[in-house]
Amino acid sequence: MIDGKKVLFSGMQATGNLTLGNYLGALKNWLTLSDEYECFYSVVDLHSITVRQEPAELRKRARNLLTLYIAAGLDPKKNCIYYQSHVSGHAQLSWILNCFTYMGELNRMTQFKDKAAKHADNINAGLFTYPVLMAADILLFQADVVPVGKDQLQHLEITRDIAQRFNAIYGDVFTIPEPYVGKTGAKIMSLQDPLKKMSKSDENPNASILLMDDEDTIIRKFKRAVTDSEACICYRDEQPGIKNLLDIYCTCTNKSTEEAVKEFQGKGYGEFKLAVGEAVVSVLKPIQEEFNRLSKDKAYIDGIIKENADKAGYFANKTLRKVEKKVGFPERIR
Ligand code: ATP
Ligand code: LTN
Repeated sequence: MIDGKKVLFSGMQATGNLTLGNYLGALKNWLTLSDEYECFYSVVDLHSITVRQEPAELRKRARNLLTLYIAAGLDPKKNCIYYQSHVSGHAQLSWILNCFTYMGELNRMTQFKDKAAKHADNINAGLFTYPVLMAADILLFQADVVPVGKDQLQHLEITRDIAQRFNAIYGDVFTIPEPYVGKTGAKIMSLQDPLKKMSKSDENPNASILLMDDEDTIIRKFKRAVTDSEACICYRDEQPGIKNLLDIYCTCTNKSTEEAVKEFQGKGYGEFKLAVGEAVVSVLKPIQEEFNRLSKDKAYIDGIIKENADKAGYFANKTLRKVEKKVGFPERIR
């Protein structure tokens, strides 16, 4: 609790360009929850280097992502929007929690298996202990709730296990966090292979809608989206392409699945795809405009970066000092 409010923590990696999946699965929920909770939204750049990055590019992407959080509507005066690398407590707590995490647990993480397969030439220890750093992010702020897409639930589970293990030894140190997964949009699928998650690291540019794609590109990508030959706009697992498009449409328009299915009854796939594309454009356009405006205001963004790193650092240190004491590190002499 901070000032009587429950705490929310979430983050995104500054790798690749954000996709519609990131927006609908994560950012959009962040906005919905941001009034109710005391929120910490981090650009998790420490996580990014588990995969090799080009330094100048990483720096640029990290700044763009932070700007995009604000452009999407998060108020940086109310929500603490900051770079993970500016708060050393993340790395410090991560080390301590490494000593409370079992190899066997980490071996079961599906994201590690996926990423290790993708980056066979660089299966580094950071990639393996990635979930421990994520646990540290969350526990450092004593978060009650963590909004994520479905693919991150396994990481939330290990975070809870680590916290409970630590608390069982040392008493009530950490708040046990709950995941928050939105009712719709929790797993947006690739437009080219609707059985695969839409991912910013997909090599096929037609598979993902990028948050910064212009109107023509968005419409074109939807026109090319893989569907089926059923000629029915129905919401069912046997038609994963159409199901995904309906999910996207409903999440963008805040309509229910039933409403959408009714709306497109008897209509052709061409018309439907265009309507989905237009719904997405109307969500993304204002965000893009605000992003372009904010990007030009260097002093404003710099001010936020500084102010919020200090604020995050303050709360992080509170938890860190408590943990250091519990595990038996010597007291600091002032
Ligand atoms: P990559 O695919 O390159 O590993 P990513 O697109 O999954 O990256 P992350 O930074 O790992 O991006 O995820 C940021 C947030 O967006 C997480 O909460 C994640 O669950 C959510 N997210 C990512 N992709 C999707 C998707 N296709 N549908 C819904 N939510 C998603
Ligand atoms: N692994 C997450 C990003 C992430 C995160 C977090 C999300 C890092 N630390 C803490 C929520 C809470 C991902 O989305 N790939």
